[in-house]
Amino acid sequence: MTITITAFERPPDGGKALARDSRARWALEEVEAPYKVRLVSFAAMKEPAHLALHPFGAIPTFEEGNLVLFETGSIVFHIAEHYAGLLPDETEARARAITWMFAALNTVEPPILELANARLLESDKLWSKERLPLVEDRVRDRLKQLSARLGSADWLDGGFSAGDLMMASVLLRLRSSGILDEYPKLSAYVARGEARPAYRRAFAAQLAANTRKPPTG
Ligand code: GTB
Repeated sequence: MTITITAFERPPDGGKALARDSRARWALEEVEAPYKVRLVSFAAMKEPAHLALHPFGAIPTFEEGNLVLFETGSIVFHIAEHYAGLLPDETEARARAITWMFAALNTVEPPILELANARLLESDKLWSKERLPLVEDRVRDRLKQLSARLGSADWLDGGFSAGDLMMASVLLRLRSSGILDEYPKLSAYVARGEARPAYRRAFAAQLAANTRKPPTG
């Protein structure tokens, strides 16, 4: 059955793969599942046809036959469960890899999102300059802990897994802040993720979609 995901028609980052469809693309490339991408405009995301797929009017969505999913955690987990390559077979190793997916989304991503919001949406507020260092330090707390756990390993628990895919995707968003570079082990960890052929294919595909010229005539 054909898999179709959705992505921004015009991503605000111009194709740096920071939007969350990249996680779904990366997972699909890792397991070598063919997929199509439907690009949606911001207006279309709020219309009934898209809201039927995604109740919060966002991307990405995932369609496969009658199955419709939203939330990147659920989408990547579904892909990892149904195709080989992203979760270990051994029960406990599999549970630990899933734990890292949750850790990425529930523990590491929230302060990173808070920082993104503080920078993008609150910079004009009088209190912004005072608050920003507090928000940055909350991110640093998490990165320090994560870096300590990663140590000198390549991946969080043995071989590369959906847990690493999610964690590296979450950390990527931090790069422009400079904070990731304060943690060389994590910076190298993200670079290892980005160097994977599947990530490179996913990145190239989203970039191609974003640099394609609009139809003429
Ligand atoms: N929890 C959901 C998930 O993990 O799937 C969050 C989905 C979500 O926030 N999607 C965003 C969206 O559709 C795109 S990823 N927003 C539009 C809306 O809600 O109206 C967030 C994002 C957007 C753009 C950049 N960027 O350009 O740098 C980075 C991240």
